[in-house]
Formats: sequence, C-alpha cells, structure tokens
Amino acid sequence: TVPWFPRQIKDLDRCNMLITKFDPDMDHDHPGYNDPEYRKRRTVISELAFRYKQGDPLPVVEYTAEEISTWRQVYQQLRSIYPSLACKQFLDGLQQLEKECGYGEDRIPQLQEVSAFLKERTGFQLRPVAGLLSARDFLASLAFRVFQCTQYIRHSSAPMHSPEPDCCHELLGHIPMLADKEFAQFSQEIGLASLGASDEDIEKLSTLYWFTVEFGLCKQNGAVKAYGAGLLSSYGELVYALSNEPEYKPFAPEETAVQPYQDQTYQPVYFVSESFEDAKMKLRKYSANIKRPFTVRYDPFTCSVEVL
Ligand code: H2B
Ligand code: FE
Repeated sequence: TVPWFPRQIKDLDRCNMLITKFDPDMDHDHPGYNDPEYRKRRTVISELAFRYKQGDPLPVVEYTAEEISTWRQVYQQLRSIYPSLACKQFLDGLQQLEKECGYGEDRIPQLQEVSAFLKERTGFQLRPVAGLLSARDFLASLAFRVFQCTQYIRHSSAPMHSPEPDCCHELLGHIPMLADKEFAQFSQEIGLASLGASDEDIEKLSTLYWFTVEFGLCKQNGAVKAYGAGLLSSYGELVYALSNEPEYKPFAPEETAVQPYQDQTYQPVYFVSESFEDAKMKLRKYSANIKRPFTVRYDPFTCSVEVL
C-alpha cells in the first residue's frame, strides 16, 4: 500500500513529524543542553511553528542581542571565505539577498521577508518548523515549493557548527541556492519523486539529498566549490571539506544513494560532480526513475498534486 502523502498545499500542516535526536532537551551532547535559558527560548520559538497553519502570516521573532551576536560571528566568518569556496549560483543568490532582502551581519532576516523574496524569484515559500523533520515530511514539502525553515539560532558556545538545522543553516546555507531558478526546479522534482515512495526509496533519496543539497561539491572553472547548505553554513566543515583531507568520490547517484553518512560531525567523504548542472541532471534522472504504481503532476494553479 502507498504511504499517505499531501495532495494540497494545506496538507503540509500534517507533515510535521520531528526527529528529536539533536534536540537540546533530549541530546546530552547538545551545546545548549545545560543552558536552561537557551532551552526556554527554544520552546518559545518552537511554539510558533507548532501553531502555524498553511497560509498564516509567517511569525516574526524578535531576536535578542546575544542571538544577533551569534549570527554576526557566523555571518562574518563565513562571508569572508565564501568568495573562494562557494559556487557561483550561491554567490549570486547571496549578493541579491544582501542587496534586496536586508541580509547582513547586523540582523537576522525574518522568514516573512525572505519568503516574499523567494516567491518572486522562484516561487518558493517558507514555513516555520520546530526542528529536524522526518525525511519523508521534509521532502514532501519541496513538492509544493515549500521549504520548511527553522527559526531559532544555534547555541552561542558553538557558532561554527551545529548538528541540527538552525536559522544560520537555512538562511545562509539553503536560501541563496533556492533563489536560483534551476535549483528550485530541481528541488521540487526531488520532492515530487518522494511522494508516496517506499521507505527504502525515501532512505535513498534522503541520502542523495544529503550528499548533494546538504554536502555537495562541484567543479567550476577548474576548481572544486561547495554548493551544499550544510557546508555553506558551517565555517569548520566548509574549510575542512575543501582542504583535501577528506576522501572525494565522483558523484554517481546509484552509488551515492547507498553511502552511509555521518550526521554528528564532519563527513568522512564528499561527492564531487563535474559541474553544478551535472549533479542536477543526474539527480533528476535518478528521481524520475523511482518506481511507483502511479505518477504525480503538480498543478501550480491550485498548488495541488494530481495523481494519475
Ligand atoms: N528538517 C529540517 N528542518 N531541515 C532540513 O534541512 C532537513 C530536515 N533536511 N529533515 C532533511 C531532513 C534532509 O537531511 C533529508 C531529506 O533527510
Ligand atoms: Fe538543510
């Protein structure tokens, strides 16, 4: 039998299965575990996401001076190495966000304004989420060009790396890429391929997503550059990933899909594609070949999925 999947954009209200393994209340190794203030703050911001229904205005968070200071550190450090380590699509997107969407080191952009910006560029919109989502729910939202976005920030004691997604990861890692038309198209295709897929196929798709959208490297003008959001939001791992120390393998979806991955610390292996376009094409081809007893088509007029 086919697992339930969202057919209409408002069904995304049901795609809210959180994975709590990196949550500061559950994970003893979380840098915020012993900081009751931080945990309290996280609860407040989580509530905003739990209450959110599709179509509501995106919640505004008034960030504290401490949170902005963490953002500033992350922004300054990463911004200084992007020009030499990030791929062109990312640099273009970030530049637009800085020019037109208030990106900068002095404030944390609000989801509202970022969502409006993306909507105009690529039709993507944001919705708030309280933490790490199940792969199935996360991928399903991409089918509707909805990106589930955390709104809290990492703990101030560990600005250079966070095992769970936070607003630095979303706003710096993912958003600039989602401002690219082709990347947006390709993200939606992964999402559509995931709808109603078997658990095994979801596992493979999510591994592919991991080694591309999160930790992908690509060649550009003879140099290797990062396009993965997990790299572009972690100073430590971005430098490490391009240091020649880890193992590099050529990106090949069938093999990449079964490569075990590391979600506690840096990756031992990264996949390098011949170009950004090459990764996109190969991953597209792979997604299109996933076997399902039906086909899906997205209707942009009604924001719904037709099942044929
Ligand atoms: N949840 C959230 N909130 N953000 C992500 O970037 C994310 C996720 N990525 N769940 C998913 C899992 C990804 O690692 C793949 C699809 O498993
Ligand atoms: Fe991510």
